[in-house]
Amino acid sequence: NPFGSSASDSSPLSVDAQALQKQIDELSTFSDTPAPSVTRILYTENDVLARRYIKNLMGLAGLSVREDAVGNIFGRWDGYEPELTAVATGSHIDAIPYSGKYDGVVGVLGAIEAINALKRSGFKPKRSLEIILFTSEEPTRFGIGCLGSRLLAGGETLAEALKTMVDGQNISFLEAARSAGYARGEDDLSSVFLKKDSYSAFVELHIEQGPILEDEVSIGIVTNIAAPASIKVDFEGNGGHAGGVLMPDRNDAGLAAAELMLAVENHVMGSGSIDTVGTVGILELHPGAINSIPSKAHLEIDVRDIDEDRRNAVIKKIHNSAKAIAKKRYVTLSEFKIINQDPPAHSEKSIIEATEAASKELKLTRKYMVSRAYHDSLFMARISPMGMIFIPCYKGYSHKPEEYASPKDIENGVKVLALTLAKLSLS
Ligand code: HGY
Ligand code: MN
Ligand code: MN
Ligand code: MN
Repeated sequence: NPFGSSASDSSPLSVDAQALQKQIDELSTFSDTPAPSVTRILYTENDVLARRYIKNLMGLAGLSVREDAVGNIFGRWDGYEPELTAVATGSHIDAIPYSGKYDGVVGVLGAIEAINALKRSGFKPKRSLEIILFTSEEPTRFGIGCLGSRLLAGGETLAEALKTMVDGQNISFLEAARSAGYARGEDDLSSVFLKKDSYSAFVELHIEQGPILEDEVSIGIVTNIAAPASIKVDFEGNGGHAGGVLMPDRNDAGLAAAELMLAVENHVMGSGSIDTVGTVGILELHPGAINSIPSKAHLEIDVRDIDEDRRNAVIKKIHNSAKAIAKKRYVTLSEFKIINQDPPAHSEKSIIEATEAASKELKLTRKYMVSRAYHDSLFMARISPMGMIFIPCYKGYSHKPEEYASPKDIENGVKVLALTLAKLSLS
């Protein structure tokens, strides 16, 4: 039987795919935008309602639930050797504006169902199993991705920065956290940092968010996670009347931003590798009036690569272009701030092998692959051996309402996760 000797009386895994789909649909109703889109931003009312929904399901699964100062939520199933370091799994439930209902959610609801399936099969964990719902994997509200897992991994600079960080409406992080019932009484967030050897393994189930798996294999076994970076840039000029100022007298901040956007594409495409990607997902022009020359342009750049040095070389070129454009157009480059410039992460061999063995036992086709999206796993890898399991998603769509994963693919992913957790728990 799949669990080795210790659970000889266990029956095969059964996943309640119907109930799981219903949960995914119910969770998606906690959204600031109408279906089929999902928008669920850190510490908003819908985020709090969604958290409550998950905590309730963790309770029904018989897990003991705790939350830390920033709202990372832990649901634990004690093993029969509880003093051993636990095996963890988990993902996120926050959703960027107008996105879908599977990104992150599959790795949280799927993990709870994986535990339920193991319980139904009579499996008894040796190492405790713990599900983590990470606070704010998306960068939407405070501009930094994986805020919760960065802190868990000991993000001291972030813990310091969060004391003064405000969102787009000038609400401070601590105020927002307190409005959701977190960060009570303490400004010091170092209580969130986990000790280095808190877990013997961390495995995350997630949709692929790319087109490779679909129509080819059922399971992706992630070998490494690409290195993300984000940069905030401001150009400032004199602005002025869109009619009255002649072209030679203008220093249009908007046009400087437009030129930098194309320079980003240019440097990324010129990196020498298809693995370098970049875009400018945020562009704000001030004052934002059709008949006023933009006096300020704010843009945010996302650049990634599986090779860290190659990515960093592209960032340097983007910075040089920003300076050259400012000079040429007589605008001021008032901000060029690298928000994060993270190294890639590599999956642990033993977790890759456990996932491969689980997929084999379930007779599921699988392939090794890179994750080009970042995940909380990228930061959990700093304090624990890490692995990721991908399931196919429709046309690789993600971060948009058309995002979709079939109940069958989700069921496969949950079974592989359950078996992998079981193997790691008995290790
Ligand atoms: O942007 C990402 O890679 C992740 O989906 N937040
Ligand atoms: Mn995402
Ligand atoms: Mn995600
Ligand atoms: Mn700015």
